[in-house]
Amino acid sequence: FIPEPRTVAIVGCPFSGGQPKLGVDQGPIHLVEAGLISQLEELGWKVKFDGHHQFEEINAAADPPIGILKNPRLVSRVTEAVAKAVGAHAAQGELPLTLGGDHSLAMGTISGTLMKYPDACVVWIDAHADINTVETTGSGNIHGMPVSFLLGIGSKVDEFSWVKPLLKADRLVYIGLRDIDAGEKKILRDNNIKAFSMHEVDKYGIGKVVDMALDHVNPNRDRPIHLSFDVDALDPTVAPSTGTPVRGGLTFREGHYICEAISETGLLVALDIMEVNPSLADPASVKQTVAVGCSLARSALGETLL
Ligand code: 5AB
Ligand code: MN
Ligand code: MN
Ligand code: MN
Repeated sequence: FIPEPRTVAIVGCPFSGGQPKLGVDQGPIHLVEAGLISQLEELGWKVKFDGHHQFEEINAAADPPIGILKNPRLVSRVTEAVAKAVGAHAAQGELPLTLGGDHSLAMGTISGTLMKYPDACVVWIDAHADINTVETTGSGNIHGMPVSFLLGIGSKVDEFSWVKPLLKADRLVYIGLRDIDAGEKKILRDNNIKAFSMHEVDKYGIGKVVDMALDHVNPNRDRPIHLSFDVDALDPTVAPSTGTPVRGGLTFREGHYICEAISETGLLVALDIMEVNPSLADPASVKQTVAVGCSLARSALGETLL
């Protein structure tokens, strides 16, 4: 049941604890200041926004590493709060649009979506697979790990016991990958996880790739869709202001096409726009990246070219 007119609830998450670079916590503030709310209202949405969430400060002394995982207790508390916020908005029939912040937040957003829609599928757009486990992570940065927690793979960390393994490997699909750690490649293979790297985007074109991705996770086009979009999926020439840029990414149009095609399904129930970092790169690049974040959100929420 999808209420009419639809309401989008902005979940602003100024959070950087899943990775070491300062500034990604300012991403949501810039996206809102760039006019995202009025842009979505112009598309016909009722927009709910009660201010950005206030999270605790990073405090490395009070939150020492577990193994090599950095800020583990903080990331757990923040993502649990995000899961509750997203779950509550979804439960009210609203579409949560979470603005990051780093991608560890998706541990929360996807948990929240799955509380309301247990049969939802996840379309993860990223240069990276973010599926490292406690065993495979080389960086200890939890933004490279949320998917493994959601799937329940790798050894468990007590501090994250709130995360339930609600996501099934066959309900997850990636587009845009091009920088996958060796341990992650093995995890993708061992768990039969469908992934369309930039190689497949080059080979088949983005239209066919999105069709194939949806055929995999949503063959009858009847499952709710959670779209988690890391702006580093885009080429660094398109979205330069992000913490872990990788060359050879999606074009501006390919990124927007993915959002448009998912919007056309009518099945989108939650959206994440992640990893915009306004403190990286020059002012023009920051402006460009923030504008792209807003336009991806508009495309996913129904903006069409004609
Ligand atoms: B992002 C890396 N695989 O685990 C790791 O930006 C990068 O959310 C993770 O996709 C990138 O640290 C995380 C090397
Ligand atoms: Mn809220
Ligand atoms: Mn990511
Ligand atoms: Mn990434």
